[in-house]
Amino acid sequence: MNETRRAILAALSDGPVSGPELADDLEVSRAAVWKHIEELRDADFEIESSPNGYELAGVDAYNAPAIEFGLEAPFSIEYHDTLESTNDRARDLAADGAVDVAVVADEQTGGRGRLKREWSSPSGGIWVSIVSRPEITPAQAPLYTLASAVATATVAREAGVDARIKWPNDVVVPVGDDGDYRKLVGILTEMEGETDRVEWLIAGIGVNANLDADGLPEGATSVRNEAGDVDRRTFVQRLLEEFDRYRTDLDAVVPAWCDLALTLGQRVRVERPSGEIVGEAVDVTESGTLEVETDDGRVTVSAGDCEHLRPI
Ligand code: BT5
Repeated sequence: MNETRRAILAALSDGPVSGPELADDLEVSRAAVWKHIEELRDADFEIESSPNGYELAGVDAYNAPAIEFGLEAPFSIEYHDTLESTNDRARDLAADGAVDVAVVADEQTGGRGRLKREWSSPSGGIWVSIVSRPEITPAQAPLYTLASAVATATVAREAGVDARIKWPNDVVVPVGDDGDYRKLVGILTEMEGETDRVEWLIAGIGVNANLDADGLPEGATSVRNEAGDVDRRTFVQRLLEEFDRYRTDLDAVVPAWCDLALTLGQRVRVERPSGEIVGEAVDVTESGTLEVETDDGRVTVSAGDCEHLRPI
């Protein structure tokens, strides 16, 4: 956001301020202040005029200036009403050298899951892709995926949803006590780098927010269905803040993940590129891999589709 507009918003959020006062404080003309106020109103900031001056009555908008305003994490926001895929756009930005940008869309027309699966992304959800340039090795990249899941589950819980994590990166809501669940969030991590260095990493996070689960694929749920609609601006801000907190403290990721995990202690079937295994999920290692106790001994799984099985 333009620095002057940011400064105006900061001043208005502390109470009414007159146009001349703003002009003096920011060393711009009164006409410029008026123009900035009109532009902020156009971006859906509710700015009231009273005899005491301008006052910020609320921020109802879901767009880049609104998400950036009050955000306590070092990301700039690129917002689109509609995009094919926020991950695709983030990849383009990453290839151009972008860092710490979050691409947000109200709707995706070609949202992607893992392995080229489709991700249903109608208007009303939260579809966001975060570009980072972390100083980590590719072997540590799974920690970023776990961090995305922890951040999202934490914020969904703040919104009143009983969100838990299914290894490695689905945020789900448990149904009953047998490990059954409905999917609330999908995460797609993509990266580019060399064997010893990550060039960029994109955490693509899709939250079924203000959507009816009936209109989503079978097995899905939404924040609306579980706890009622949320303010998507606040949700995205908190999500970015939590993501930033964990990416800057990678040691905290696995313990936080374990606290939220639905998978640990479950009987699971994991489909890996090298074949399927069945057993009890017993642990997650420091690097984010899953330990499964099978009839043939303990197996460490770094990637695959994990299904919870009913206990025997
Ligand atoms: C995922 O894939 O769960 C990762 C989804 C990542 C989506 C985000 S949105 C922002 C960013 N931009 C993108 O283009 N993608 C990311 P996977 O584990 O492969 O799960 C995909 C499967 O989940 C599909 O085959 C469906 O069965 C199911 N599914 C599709 N849309 C869903 C939804 N909205 N809610 C719950 N399940 C869904």
